[in-house]
Amino acid sequence: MRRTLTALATAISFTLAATLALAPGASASNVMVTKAYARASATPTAEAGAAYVSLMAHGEADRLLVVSSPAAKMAALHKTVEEDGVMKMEHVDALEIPANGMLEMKPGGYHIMLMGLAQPLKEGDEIEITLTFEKAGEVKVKARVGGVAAGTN
Ligand SMILES: [Cu+2]
Repeated sequence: MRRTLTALATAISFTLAATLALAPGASASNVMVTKAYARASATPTAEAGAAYVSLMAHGEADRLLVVSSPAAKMAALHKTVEEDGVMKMEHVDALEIPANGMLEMKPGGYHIMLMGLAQPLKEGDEIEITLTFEKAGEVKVKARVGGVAAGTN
């Protein structure tokens, strides 16, 4: 009897999971986050840092709208652009991940700007980043802190 109940409970939870996964607009994410990393702070007094993620959309397109991290007071989407030979950073409102496509953040391009670091980023540490997508909702990732020039090789 006990076995039957367990089997039944398992069957119900499977059905529930399947239903949730198929529900329209469910937060079961179509977006896969890979290669999440941050750069170590170059100085112990650094107040800003950068983190990078690669985003893959399995299916329809999505947009990354908001980023945040407990490692910093504020986080924002930035793009590095070159203007008259000078590197500048621009604020980006949203990042589009094309349907069945990929968007790769990297040094010199799109990045997650961390402002007001709680403490300098140390190589080997891990920070949490929350990404909020238009369709996929909130996705939390752990980003490993690499060297000060991580991502350029
Ligand atoms: Cu920036």
